[in-house]
Amino acid sequence: MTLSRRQFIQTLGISTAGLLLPTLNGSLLAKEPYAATDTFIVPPLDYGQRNGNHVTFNLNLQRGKSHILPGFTTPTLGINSNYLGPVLRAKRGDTVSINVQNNIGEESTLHWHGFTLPATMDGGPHQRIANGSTWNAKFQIRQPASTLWYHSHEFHKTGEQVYKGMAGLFYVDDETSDQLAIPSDYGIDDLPVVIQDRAFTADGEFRYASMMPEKMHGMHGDTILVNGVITPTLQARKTLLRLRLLNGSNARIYNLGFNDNRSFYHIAGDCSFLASPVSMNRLILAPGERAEVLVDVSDRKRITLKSYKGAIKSSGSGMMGMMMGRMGFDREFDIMQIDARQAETSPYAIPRSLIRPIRLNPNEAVRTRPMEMSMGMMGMGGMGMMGGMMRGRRGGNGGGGFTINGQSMDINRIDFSVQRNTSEIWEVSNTSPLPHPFHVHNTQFQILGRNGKAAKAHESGLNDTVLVNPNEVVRILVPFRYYSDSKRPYMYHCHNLEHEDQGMMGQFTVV
Ligand SMILES: [Cu+2]
Repeated sequence: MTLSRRQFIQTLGISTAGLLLPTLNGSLLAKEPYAATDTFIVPPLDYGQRNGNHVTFNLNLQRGKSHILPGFTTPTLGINSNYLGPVLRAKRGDTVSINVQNNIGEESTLHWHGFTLPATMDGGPHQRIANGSTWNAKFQIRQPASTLWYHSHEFHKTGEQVYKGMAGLFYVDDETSDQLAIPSDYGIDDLPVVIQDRAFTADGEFRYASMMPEKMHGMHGDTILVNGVITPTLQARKTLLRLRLLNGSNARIYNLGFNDNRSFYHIAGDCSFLASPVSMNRLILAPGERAEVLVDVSDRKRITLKSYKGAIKSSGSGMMGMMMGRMGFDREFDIMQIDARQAETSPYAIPRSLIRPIRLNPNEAVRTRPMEMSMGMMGMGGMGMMGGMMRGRRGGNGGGGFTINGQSMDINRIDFSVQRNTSEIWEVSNTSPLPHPFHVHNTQFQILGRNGKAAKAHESGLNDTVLVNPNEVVRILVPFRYYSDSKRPYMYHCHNLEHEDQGMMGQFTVV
């Protein structure tokens, strides 16, 4: 029996597509029960070729065809694979040498998201890899154990290339993480969970931001993929699971939790473990962010990881927030199922503590720097936004559209320099009506507080991305260690990839 495509397009029930695509008929609005028959897939693990502390990885950026929707073939991008890439894995202290060969038929880049590294190795928009050529990135890993990732950072095309599949995880281990009494058997009780939302055309191809609202809000799809599979079911093999969550979506923010409201335990943020597990039953995860959580399934039930309402905080004026709510960006839907009926008893329990607390000293900051994210369109009837978007597409220089500190990204302009071996406090504010996940390259920062209140316990580790809601000011303490280069810059930007591509990005050097 062939299942119709519509039966697989109800992860989000009434979908954003229903509103964004008035030409599609009401079938997308139908509420049908989701038959989660797809199996959770564990991406391949790649330790590279090790020679002492030198590890070589060979990556091939390639085009492929993927079977995501039953009965359809979707043209995709991948790394050594049709869609997404392997989980790369190395240790703190290792020098990694990564050969990235580009065979996708167009220029691309590969950025090592969350790493401290030389500017020339960052894989940002300046490290362009022409089709048919190979780029070598070589750097020493000098940071704590964490779940990092890599993805295309091609200028103006990051959103499209990541959407099609140009992303993967990168695990860093260290002596501390090796000692922790937590699940660490890859693919058994230590599981990568890359969450992405995608939209499809009637032919089963990925449909990417083709309309104005998708460029403004960022691309939101109506179908949830986990490691490339639509809302899969994981057959739990152990009664304590460690999920390494990555929000690999272009724009969608999730408010994660389980259908029976059980607690789970946040043990690591973007770039480090926490001092001790933080119990919670909802977790907001913005694009680019990672979270490692422990889930106790010793009751051996079948549970569903869902996203709940409350992911989007709208501003007081609320017009755009309301619009996002109406468009289905803030509603309840399934991410994946966990079936623990056959799980074997785990040798691990939720640990009482993990690592020594990480505390950077804000008194050592050499300056405070404002970072204002805005969308220059309110009060301009939307035309200001349109104009700004046009300028952003051409790499223009600000004045409208998506900006940071009033400037739209210009690849020929360095916005400022910082001193190596110093740290700064950045006051990241959002004067726009939409949320923006703010990401900084080459650093792991500490979140000091939001609107004058202390950071939440689960945010207390090191991070590289922080969600800044409308009317919010988030203070972060940003260290710049090890590397300097007076000419080659690093990026700071909104990790809503459509916002980034339209100019909400800037460049700084470390001197
Ligand atoms: Cu943004």
